[in-house]
Amino acid sequence: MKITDVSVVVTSPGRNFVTLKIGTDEGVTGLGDATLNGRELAVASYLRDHVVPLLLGTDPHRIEDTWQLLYRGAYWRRGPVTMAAISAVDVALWDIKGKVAGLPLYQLLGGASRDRVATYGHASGRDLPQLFDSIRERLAHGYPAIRVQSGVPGLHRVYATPTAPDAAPDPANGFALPAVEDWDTGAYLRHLPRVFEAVRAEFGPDLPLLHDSHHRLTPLQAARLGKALEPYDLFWLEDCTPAENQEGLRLVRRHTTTPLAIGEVFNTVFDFQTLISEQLIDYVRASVTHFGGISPLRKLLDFAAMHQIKSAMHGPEDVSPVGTAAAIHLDLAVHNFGIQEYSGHSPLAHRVFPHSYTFTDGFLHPGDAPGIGVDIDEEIAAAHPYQQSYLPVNRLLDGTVHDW
Ligand code: CS2
Ligand code: MG
Repeated sequence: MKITDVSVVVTSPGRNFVTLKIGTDEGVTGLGDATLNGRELAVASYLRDHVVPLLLGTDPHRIEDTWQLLYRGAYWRRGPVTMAAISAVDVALWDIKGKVAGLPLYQLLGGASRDRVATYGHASGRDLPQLFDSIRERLAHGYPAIRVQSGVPGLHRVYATPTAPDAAPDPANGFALPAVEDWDTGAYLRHLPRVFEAVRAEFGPDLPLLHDSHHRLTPLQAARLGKALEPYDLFWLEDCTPAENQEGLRLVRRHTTTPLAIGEVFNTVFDFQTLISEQLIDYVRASVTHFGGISPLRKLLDFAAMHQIKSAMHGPEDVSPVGTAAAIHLDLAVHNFGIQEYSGHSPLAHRVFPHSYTFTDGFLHPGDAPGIGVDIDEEIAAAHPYQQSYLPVNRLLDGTVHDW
């Protein structure tokens, strides 16, 4: 079997997605997600200009060898652009292998370790009444666990919620430049425990609650927050501090028993090395799409399992239905599954990417179509071309750029 044609589809059915499509001489095709929010075209070029020529004529069954060739053969390693591109190739090849075998991908990964995949959904609000409504709405959709993000008095935006209407770029920027948000760490640290106290009082002790600090705190501030949130029994506190400084997590860990989740911006096992081997976190947030694909993520999760650390794959709207499907297969197969983030996609995105996976009462299942079980409607995709777009940027009240 040989790879005969490879194409990159960039489409924007509500938001931008980059999809790799690998075709073979036997007519079997595979899809992979290469979407990198805000930097999509860099990955599209990396694939078209540098990866496609290396794939043509090769055997699609040699997944590990192709992965190693793309990772080691480039000489320049790691980084989100490279690893999103390699991920798309890896997933497309697993998709082809599944289709040739006539089996859904999870069967090739060892089969189902559970019947269905538990998810968490996002709730957010400027103030408590808005937040409570949002939580109720998520619960009505069946979500068994809820991520709670709240406005902070004195700040203009509910942070880390890019789809909130108030996060749209200012028209004065011509809609092309990033929206600018404001931030005050002290106000946030004082306010957040009160939010969780109110949410627990309203929704009771049983509902699993999560929170994302989105890289905004120093290790000391993160330690203080984790400790202050202990009475509210969080499922996890996410990205409490920028974790490129892996050693910083030792300080956080010494001071709090609030479970920690980290890693949606990481792209190789080396980013997790200290965090996992010293058991400084409880959940790895790496996604199939940004971590180089199914092959390396499965290895990472085996490494994590040795330290009783569980999976918690990143699943925002900016991971396409192709990347989402790949995640669900891995979720179903690995033993140390924790939870899957699921934000869903627009009805139009579901039409561009018809899929076998289902979301029922808060649980996902990949379905039993061979491969990853996702197709692409290239006609609808072409009718919705790329739109320039950026994630917001964040500034402290004195104007200093801060982590978003
Ligand atoms: C967030 C993401 O899902 C999450 O936990 O941190 O929404 C993140 O902001 C986006 O994926 C950035 O593209
Ligand atoms: Mg996050």
